[in-house]
Amino acid sequence: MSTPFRSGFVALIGRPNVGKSTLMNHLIGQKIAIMSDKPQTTRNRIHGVLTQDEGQVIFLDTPGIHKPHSKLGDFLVKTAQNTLSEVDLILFLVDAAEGIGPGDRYIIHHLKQVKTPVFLVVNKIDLVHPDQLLPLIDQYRQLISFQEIVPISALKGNNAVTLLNLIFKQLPEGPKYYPPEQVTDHPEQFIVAEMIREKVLQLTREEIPHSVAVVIDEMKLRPDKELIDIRATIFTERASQKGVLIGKQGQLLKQIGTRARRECERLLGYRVYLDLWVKVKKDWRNQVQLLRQFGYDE
Ligand code: GDP
Ligand code: MG
Ligand code: K
Repeated sequence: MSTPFRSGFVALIGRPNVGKSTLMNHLIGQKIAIMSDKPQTTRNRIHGVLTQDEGQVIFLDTPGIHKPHSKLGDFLVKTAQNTLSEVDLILFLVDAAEGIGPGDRYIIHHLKQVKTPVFLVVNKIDLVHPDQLLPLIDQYRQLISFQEIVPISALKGNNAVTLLNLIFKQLPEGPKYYPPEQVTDHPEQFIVAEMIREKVLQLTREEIPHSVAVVIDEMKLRPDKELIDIRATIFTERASQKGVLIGKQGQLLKQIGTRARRECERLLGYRVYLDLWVKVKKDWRNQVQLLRQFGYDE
Protein backbone atom coordinates (compact mmCIF):
# COMPACT_ATOMS: atom_id res chain seq x y z
CA MET A 1 0.00 0.00 0.00
CA SER A 2 1.42 3.37 -0.93
CA THR A 3 0.81 6.55 1.03
CA PRO A 4 -0.83 9.40 -0.88
CA PHE A 5 1.29 12.13 -2.43
CA ARG A 6 0.76 15.42 -0.64
CA SER A 7 1.41 18.87 -2.02
CA GLY A 8 0.65 22.47 -1.41
CA PHE A 9 1.67 26.06 -0.97
CA VAL A 10 3.35 27.26 2.19
CA ALA A 11 3.84 30.94 2.95
CA LEU A 12 6.89 31.92 4.98
CA ILE A 13 6.50 35.08 6.98
CA GLY A 14 8.46 36.78 9.67
CA ARG A 15 10.27 40.01 10.13
CA PRO A 16 13.62 40.62 8.42
CA ASN A 17 16.59 38.60 9.74
CA VAL A 18 14.43 36.10 11.55
CA GLY A 19 15.95 33.35 9.40
CA LYS A 20 13.50 32.74 6.53
CA SER A 21 16.20 32.36 3.89
CA THR A 22 18.34 30.23 6.16
CA LEU A 23 15.42 27.89 6.78
CA MET A 24 14.62 27.67 3.07
CA ASN A 25 18.20 26.88 2.22
CA HIS A 26 18.38 24.27 4.91
CA LEU A 27 15.17 22.51 3.91
CA ILE A 28 15.77 22.67 0.20
CA GLY A 29 19.53 22.53 0.21
CA GLN A 30 21.15 22.19 -3.16
CA LYS A 31 18.07 20.72 -4.71
CA ILE A 32 16.27 23.88 -5.65
CA ALA A 33 16.11 27.58 -5.16
CA ILE A 34 13.95 29.34 -7.63
CA MET A 35 12.45 32.76 -7.80
CA SER A 36 9.94 32.44 -10.58
CA ASP A 37 6.31 33.28 -10.17
CA LYS A 38 3.46 30.88 -10.03
CA PRO A 39 1.88 31.99 -13.31
CA GLN A 40 -1.76 31.99 -12.17
CA THR A 41 -1.32 34.47 -9.39
CA THR A 42 0.45 37.76 -9.60
CA ARG A 43 3.22 38.73 -7.28
CA ASN A 44 3.40 35.58 -5.25
CA ARG A 45 7.09 35.08 -5.26
CA ILE A 46 8.10 31.48 -5.18
CA HIS A 47 11.24 31.00 -3.18
CA GLY A 48 11.65 27.30 -3.58
CA VAL A 49 10.12 23.98 -4.42
CA LEU A 50 10.93 20.91 -2.39
CA THR A 51 10.03 17.57 -3.92
CA GLN A 52 10.35 14.31 -1.99
CA ASP A 53 8.79 10.87 -2.25
CA GLU A 54 6.00 11.83 0.14
CA GLY A 55 5.11 15.13 -1.44
CA GLN A 56 5.95 18.55 -2.78
CA VAL A 57 6.12 21.82 -0.86
CA ILE A 58 6.06 25.13 -2.71
CA PHE A 59 7.37 27.87 -0.44
CA LEU A 60 6.10 31.38 -1.10
CA ASP A 61 7.33 34.69 0.06
CA THR A 62 4.69 37.22 0.98
CA PRO A 63 6.05 40.58 -0.13
CA GLY A 64 4.75 43.64 1.61
CA ILE A 65 3.70 42.18 4.89
CA HIS A 66 7.15 42.19 6.42
CA LYS A 67 7.43 45.93 6.68
CA PRO A 68 5.01 47.89 8.81
CA HIS A 69 6.14 51.13 7.15
CA SER A 70 6.19 49.94 3.57
CA LYS A 71 5.71 52.76 1.10
CA LEU A 72 3.97 50.42 -1.28
CA GLY A 73 0.96 50.79 0.93
CA ASP A 74 -2.39 49.13 0.62
CA PHE A 75 -1.87 47.25 -2.59
CA LEU A 76 0.95 45.02 -1.47
CA VAL A 77 -0.61 44.48 1.91
CA LYS A 78 -3.80 43.34 0.23
CA THR A 79 -1.86 41.08 -2.09
CA ALA A 80 -0.03 39.61 0.84
CA GLN A 81 -3.30 39.14 2.65
CA ASN A 82 -4.73 37.32 -0.35
CA THR A 83 -1.67 35.11 -0.50
CA LEU A 84 -2.08 34.24 3.15
CA SER A 85 -5.66 33.17 2.64
CA GLU A 86 -4.91 31.14 -0.48
CA VAL A 87 -2.05 29.02 0.79
CA ASP A 88 -2.41 25.70 2.59
CA LEU A 89 -0.19 26.64 5.48
CA ILE A 90 1.61 29.62 6.96
CA LEU A 91 4.95 29.34 8.72
CA PHE A 92 5.30 32.29 11.06
CA LEU A 93 8.96 32.60 11.98
CA VAL A 94 9.95 34.38 15.15
CA ASP A 95 13.27 34.92 16.87
CA ALA A 96 13.82 32.92 20.07
CA ALA A 97 16.43 35.36 21.27
CA GLU A 98 14.23 38.42 21.02
CA GLY A 99 10.92 39.40 22.50
CA ILE A 100 7.78 40.11 20.52
CA GLY A 101 8.45 43.26 18.51
CA PRO A 102 6.24 45.63 16.52
CA GLY A 103 7.02 43.66 13.35
CA ASP A 104 5.73 40.46 14.95
CA ARG A 105 2.56 42.17 16.18
CA TYR A 106 1.94 43.60 12.75
CA ILE A 107 2.13 40.13 11.23
CA ILE A 108 -0.11 38.64 13.93
CA HIS A 109 -2.67 41.33 13.15
CA HIS A 110 -2.77 40.01 9.57
CA LEU A 111 -2.73 36.37 10.58
CA LYS A 112 -5.87 36.90 12.62
CA GLN A 113 -7.72 37.87 9.48
CA VAL A 114 -7.18 34.57 7.65
CA LYS A 115 -8.39 31.04 8.28
CA THR A 116 -5.25 29.33 7.03
CA PRO A 117 -3.51 27.16 9.65
CA VAL A 118 -0.41 28.74 11.13
CA PHE A 119 2.68 27.09 12.60
CA LEU A 120 4.66 29.16 15.05
CA VAL A 121 8.28 28.44 14.15
CA VAL A 122 10.56 29.66 16.90
CA ASN A 123 13.94 29.98 15.24
CA LYS A 124 17.48 30.45 16.60
CA ILE A 125 16.95 28.22 19.63
CA ASP A 126 20.72 27.66 19.60
CA LEU A 127 21.04 31.18 21.01
CA VAL A 128 18.89 30.72 24.11
CA HIS A 129 18.65 28.56 27.19
CA PRO A 130 15.72 26.11 26.93
CA ASP A 131 14.16 27.74 30.03
CA GLN A 132 13.66 30.92 28.06
CA LEU A 133 11.59 29.24 25.36
CA LEU A 134 8.36 28.46 27.18
CA PRO A 135 7.69 31.98 28.47
CA LEU A 136 8.20 33.38 24.98
CA ILE A 137 5.93 30.78 23.39
CA ASP A 138 3.29 31.53 26.02
CA GLN A 139 3.39 35.20 25.10
CA TYR A 140 2.70 34.37 21.47
CA ARG A 141 -0.05 31.94 22.32
CA GLN A 142 -1.89 34.60 24.23
CA LEU A 143 -2.12 36.67 21.06
CA ILE A 144 -3.20 34.02 18.57
CA SER A 145 -3.61 30.25 18.38
CA PHE A 146 -1.34 28.00 16.39
CA GLN A 147 -1.79 24.63 14.72
CA GLU A 148 1.71 23.62 15.76
CA ILE A 149 4.57 25.20 17.62
CA VAL A 150 8.02 24.13 16.46
CA PRO A 151 11.25 25.39 17.99
CA ILE A 152 14.10 25.09 15.52
CA SER A 153 17.55 26.25 14.61
CA ALA A 154 17.59 26.86 10.89
CA LEU A 155 21.30 27.47 11.11
CA LYS A 156 22.26 24.26 12.93
CA GLY A 157 19.38 22.22 11.59
CA ASN A 158 17.78 21.29 14.93
CA ASN A 159 14.24 20.04 14.48
CA ALA A 160 14.22 20.80 10.75
CA VAL A 161 13.13 17.25 9.91
CA THR A 162 10.38 17.42 12.53
CA LEU A 163 9.14 20.65 10.98
CA LEU A 164 9.19 19.17 7.50
CA ASN A 165 7.21 16.12 8.63
CA LEU A 166 4.60 18.34 10.27
CA ILE A 167 4.36 20.37 7.06
CA PHE A 168 3.75 17.25 4.97
CA LYS A 169 1.14 16.08 7.46
CA GLN A 170 -0.69 19.37 7.09
CA LEU A 171 -0.77 19.43 3.28
CA PRO A 172 -3.68 17.92 1.35
CA GLU A 173 -3.35 15.11 -1.14
CA GLY A 174 -2.33 16.73 -4.37
CA PRO A 175 -0.39 16.63 -7.62
CA LYS A 176 3.18 17.53 -8.42
CA TYR A 177 2.66 21.16 -9.38
CA TYR A 178 6.19 21.34 -10.66
CA PRO A 179 7.93 18.50 -12.48
CA PRO A 180 10.94 17.28 -10.52
CA GLU A 181 13.12 17.65 -13.60
CA GLN A 182 12.46 21.38 -13.61
CA VAL A 183 14.05 21.40 -10.25
CA THR A 184 17.68 21.88 -11.17
CA ASP A 185 20.43 23.90 -9.52
CA HIS A 186 19.49 27.00 -11.46
CA PRO A 187 16.00 26.46 -12.76
CA GLU A 188 15.23 30.14 -13.14
CA GLN A 189 18.10 30.39 -15.62
CA PHE A 190 16.87 27.31 -17.41
CA ILE A 191 13.37 28.74 -17.70
CA VAL A 192 14.63 32.09 -18.95
CA ALA A 193 16.82 30.35 -21.55
CA GLU A 194 13.85 28.32 -22.74
CA MET A 195 11.76 31.44 -23.02
CA ILE A 196 14.31 33.22 -25.16
CA ARG A 197 14.62 30.14 -27.34
CA GLU A 198 10.86 30.03 -27.76
CA LYS A 199 10.82 33.64 -28.98
CA VAL A 200 13.61 32.89 -31.45
CA LEU A 201 11.64 30.00 -32.89
CA GLN A 202 8.37 31.97 -32.99
CA LEU A 203 9.90 34.89 -34.83
CA THR A 204 12.12 33.02 -37.28
CA ARG A 205 9.89 30.06 -38.13
CA GLU A 206 11.62 27.55 -40.42
CA GLU A 207 14.68 29.67 -41.07
CA ILE A 208 16.34 28.75 -37.82
CA PRO A 209 16.49 25.07 -36.90
CA HIS A 210 15.52 23.93 -33.46
CA SER A 211 19.16 23.26 -32.70
CA VAL A 212 19.53 26.88 -31.69
CA ALA A 213 20.82 27.10 -28.13
CA VAL A 214 20.55 29.78 -25.50
CA VAL A 215 23.00 30.20 -22.66
CA ILE A 216 22.45 32.56 -19.75
CA ASP A 217 25.81 34.19 -19.11
CA GLU A 218 24.69 36.23 -16.16
CA MET A 219 21.56 36.78 -14.17
CA LYS A 220 21.69 39.13 -11.23
CA LEU A 221 19.26 41.04 -9.09
CA ARG A 222 20.54 44.60 -8.61
CA PRO A 223 21.36 45.53 -5.00
CA ASP A 224 18.37 47.89 -4.85
CA LYS A 225 16.22 44.87 -5.81
CA GLU A 226 14.50 46.90 -8.52
CA LEU A 227 15.71 45.10 -11.60
CA ILE A 228 17.26 41.87 -12.81
CA ASP A 229 20.11 42.09 -15.32
CA ILE A 230 20.19 39.14 -17.69
CA ARG A 231 22.98 38.62 -20.20
CA ALA A 232 22.30 35.80 -22.64
CA THR A 233 23.89 34.36 -25.78
CA ILE A 234 22.02 32.68 -28.60
CA PHE A 235 24.20 30.10 -30.32
CA THR A 236 23.64 29.16 -33.95
CA GLU A 237 25.52 26.53 -35.91
CA ARG A 238 26.17 28.60 -39.04
CA ALA A 239 27.09 32.21 -39.79
CA SER A 240 24.15 32.55 -42.18
CA GLN A 241 21.79 31.72 -39.35
CA LYS A 242 23.36 34.38 -37.23
CA GLY A 243 22.60 36.92 -39.97
CA VAL A 244 18.97 35.85 -40.13
CA LEU A 245 18.59 36.08 -36.39
CA ILE A 246 19.98 39.55 -36.11
CA GLY A 247 17.98 40.80 -39.08
CA LYS A 248 18.23 44.09 -40.98
CA GLN A 249 19.78 46.69 -38.69
CA GLY A 250 19.31 44.34 -35.79
CA GLN A 251 15.53 44.60 -36.02
CA LEU A 252 14.71 40.95 -35.50
CA LEU A 253 17.03 40.48 -32.55
CA LYS A 254 15.51 43.57 -31.00
CA GLN A 255 12.04 42.11 -31.40
CA ILE A 256 13.13 38.79 -29.90
CA GLY A 257 14.66 40.66 -26.99
CA THR A 258 11.56 42.74 -26.34
CA ARG A 259 9.24 39.76 -26.31
CA ALA A 260 11.56 37.67 -24.20
CA ARG A 261 12.06 40.50 -21.75
CA ARG A 262 8.33 40.98 -21.25
CA GLU A 263 7.82 37.32 -20.59
CA CYS A 264 10.77 37.20 -18.19
CA GLU A 265 9.28 40.10 -16.27
CA ARG A 266 5.94 38.39 -16.02
CA LEU A 267 7.51 35.18 -14.83
CA LEU A 268 10.09 36.58 -12.45
CA GLY A 269 8.00 39.39 -11.01
CA TYR A 270 10.78 41.91 -11.52
CA ARG A 271 11.67 44.45 -14.16
CA VAL A 272 14.30 42.95 -16.43
CA TYR A 273 17.15 44.38 -18.45
CA LEU A 274 17.95 41.83 -21.14
CA ASP A 275 21.25 41.97 -23.02
CA LEU A 276 21.09 39.52 -25.93
CA TRP A 277 24.02 38.35 -28.07
CA VAL A 278 24.31 35.99 -31.05
CA LYS A 279 27.34 33.78 -31.63
CA VAL A 280 28.23 31.02 -34.04
CA LYS A 281 29.39 27.82 -32.45
CA LYS A 282 29.70 24.68 -34.54
CA ASP A 283 28.66 21.46 -32.87
CA TRP A 284 27.85 23.14 -29.62
CA ARG A 285 25.99 20.06 -28.57
CA ASN A 286 29.20 18.08 -28.30
CA GLN A 287 30.87 20.53 -26.07
CA VAL A 288 30.93 19.53 -22.48
CA GLN A 289 31.69 23.05 -21.36
CA LEU A 290 28.50 24.34 -22.88
CA LEU A 291 26.42 21.52 -21.55
CA ARG A 292 27.70 22.42 -18.15
CA GLN A 293 26.60 26.00 -18.66
CA PHE A 294 23.18 24.66 -19.56
CA GLY A 295 22.98 23.11 -16.17
CA TYR A 296 22.90 19.50 -17.32
CA ASP A 297 25.99 18.64 -15.40
CA GLU A 298 25.88 20.52 -12.13
P1 GDP B 1 15.63 36.48 6.72
O1 GDP B 1 15.80 37.95 6.55
O2 GDP B 1 14.42 36.16 7.52
O3 GDP B 1 15.65 35.74 5.42
O4 GDP B 1 16.88 35.98 7.61
P2 GDP B 1 18.20 35.22 7.16
O5 GDP B 1 17.92 33.81 6.81
O6 GDP B 1 18.88 36.04 6.12
O7 GDP B 1 19.04 35.21 8.51
C1 GDP B 1 19.47 36.41 9.16
C2 GDP B 1 20.66 36.11 10.05
O8 GDP B 1 20.28 35.23 11.10
C3 GDP B 1 21.79 35.43 9.32
O9 GDP B 1 23.00 35.97 9.79
C4 GDP B 1 21.66 33.98 9.72
O10 GDP B 1 22.89 33.29 9.70
C5 GDP B 1 21.13 34.09 11.11
N1 GDP B 1 20.35 32.91 11.50
C6 GDP B 1 19.34 32.32 10.82
N2 GDP B 1 18.88 31.24 11.47
C7 GDP B 1 19.62 31.13 12.59
C8 GDP B 1 19.64 30.20 13.71
O11 GDP B 1 18.87 29.23 13.78
N3 GDP B 1 20.55 30.42 14.68
C9 GDP B 1 21.43 31.46 14.63
N4 GDP B 1 22.29 31.59 15.62
N5 GDP B 1 21.45 32.34 13.62
C10 GDP B 1 20.56 32.19 12.62
MG1 MG C 1 15.85 36.53 3.48
K1 K D 1 9.14 36.00 -8.62
